[in-house]
Amino acid sequence: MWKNVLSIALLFFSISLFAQDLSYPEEFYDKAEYDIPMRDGVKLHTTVYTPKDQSKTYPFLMKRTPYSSRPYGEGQFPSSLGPNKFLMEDGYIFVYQDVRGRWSSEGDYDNMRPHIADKKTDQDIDESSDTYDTIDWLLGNIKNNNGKVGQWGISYPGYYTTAGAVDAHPALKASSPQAPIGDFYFDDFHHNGAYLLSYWIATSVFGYQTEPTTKSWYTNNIPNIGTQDQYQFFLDIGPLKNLDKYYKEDNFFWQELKTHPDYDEFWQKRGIIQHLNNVRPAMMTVGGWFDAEDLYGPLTTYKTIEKKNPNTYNTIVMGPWSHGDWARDRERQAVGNVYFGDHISDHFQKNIERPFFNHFLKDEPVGSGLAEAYMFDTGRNQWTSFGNWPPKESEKQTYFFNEKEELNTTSPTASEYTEFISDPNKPVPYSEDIKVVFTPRKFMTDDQRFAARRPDVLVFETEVLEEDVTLAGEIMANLFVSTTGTDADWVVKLVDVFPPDAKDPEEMQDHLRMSNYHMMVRSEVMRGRYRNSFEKPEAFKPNRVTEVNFPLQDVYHTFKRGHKIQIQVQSTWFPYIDRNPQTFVKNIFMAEEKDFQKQTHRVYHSKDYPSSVTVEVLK
Ligand code: PG9
Repeated sequence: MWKNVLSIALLFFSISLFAQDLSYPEEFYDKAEYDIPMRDGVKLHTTVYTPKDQSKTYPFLMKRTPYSSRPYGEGQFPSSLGPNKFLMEDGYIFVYQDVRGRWSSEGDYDNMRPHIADKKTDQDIDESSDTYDTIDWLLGNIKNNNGKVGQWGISYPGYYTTAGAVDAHPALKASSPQAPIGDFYFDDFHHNGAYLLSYWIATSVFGYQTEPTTKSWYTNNIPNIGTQDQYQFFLDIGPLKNLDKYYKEDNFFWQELKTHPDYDEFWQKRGIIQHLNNVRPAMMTVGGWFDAEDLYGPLTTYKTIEKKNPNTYNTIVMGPWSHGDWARDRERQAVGNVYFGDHISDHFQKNIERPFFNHFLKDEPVGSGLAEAYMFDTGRNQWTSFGNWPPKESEKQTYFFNEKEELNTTSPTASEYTEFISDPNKPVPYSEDIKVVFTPRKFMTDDQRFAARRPDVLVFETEVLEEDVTLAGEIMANLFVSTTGTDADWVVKLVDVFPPDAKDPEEMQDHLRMSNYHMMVRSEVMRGRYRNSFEKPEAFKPNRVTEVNFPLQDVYHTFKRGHKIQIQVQSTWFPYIDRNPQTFVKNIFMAEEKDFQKQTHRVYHSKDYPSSVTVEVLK
């Protein structure tokens, strides 16, 4: 008798021991891989994870990605499935697909493949049609589905999610583009026409065609630049054309970047923003206030869907996150040196993302309800639910620059300007912490004292605030400038200056203190040649006062009593963006060494030329 009990106990012990080695997906899901034919015959490699419990039906939750649907192969499971662990445990049929032309899928890759609004033939394919065809196939070939599909994705997968929601399959009921790319001319590779030189290494990932493969191909195309000092490397390289020695003709994306410096038809047809009509699924766009890669994308995606699809359920969530933080499980949420609170991503996943999908795909109630705009105040470190974004409660307020380097609400009367020497061979670093990265992320809350103390960075700031000032909404920079040259970049930074007694969070970098910390809250560049048109660049007339107006991306940030609001203006931001030669040339990618000239720039703050920023203050 005891022998039997012992052997059963040993059996259970060994099973539980074995089970402990299994990841949750491996223990509770079955895996299958398919090559799904699209309408033009190209097959897309798709991995499907189905709950082992087949006693009920499940909706699909799908991610389409250029970053691989791995692990490939029978018995190979990821450590987790889906957007978060709560949804994995709730039970869904999770689908991962290599997009056309990437990894194990057939076809040619095309960055931000142009959407074809009125498709005529089976050869008129785009990411919307590939999503439609994939959903149609899944519904007819995967057992135990409940006929409903959700889609999510972060960054490039976020773009594929947005694309799938346009002219969507009727079964696509819920879509969450997260940090979605909206347009490569305003997200990622460019900001308002300035090329993000800091993305140069990432160009290797998106520039090569490959046959279907489960093996990484791009890692052997990432140039070894032989140094970790990215600032010095790019400064020593000089004009962008000298980078050709690293990327040859076979890197098609590098060739496209070089030959399309302006916002021409090549880029215009690759933006998804202009196609956000006929968006039917329930939408929850997610982004991070300190996302260095895709901030234009989520904000513009939400606002455009709101404007063009008034009857569509359309919401936005913006948290204190850098790129993709909301999908990570970390106790303390911080970006660089700035701490925002504990379990913020966990709260979003459990109380916002999970109810969103379970409501629209499983008909579950949404509990405390999902907001139109669930936004995190990055100054007070708290969430607010708004009925609109930007909030109707916000009122526009203009802050003017003046000759005393002040920022205040009264328009200047003196006839003044502040001038500085802008030297492309001594560009303002974008951070004190520059090393070789795939793309810069941390710097979005970095201390800006190093810049404020440079002669080629202008600083305008308020008095110490006697009460909290909450900026909630859009920001517009209105500059009156001149240059002795014929081209110039204009960078505007919104900075929160902390009081002398501010306390250090544990994330504080050792060489810094939070006392008098100049926290970057928002920053943006306008390549001056595009001030009137991104399609048709215009030179500056030397020494002619010229208006340069451009939006910075939205913020929701309380500048607390005892802090100061500061604006910094500069003309180089290196190597986050490439250097402007400050001599007007047709294509900066082809500029010669001789074109790069030191120039004297002026920012006017006078009665006739009152440079300013206009913000939206929450009353
Ligand atoms: N949007 C991000 C990215 C795209 C292309 C190059 C580098 C970064 C992302 O997909 O992560």
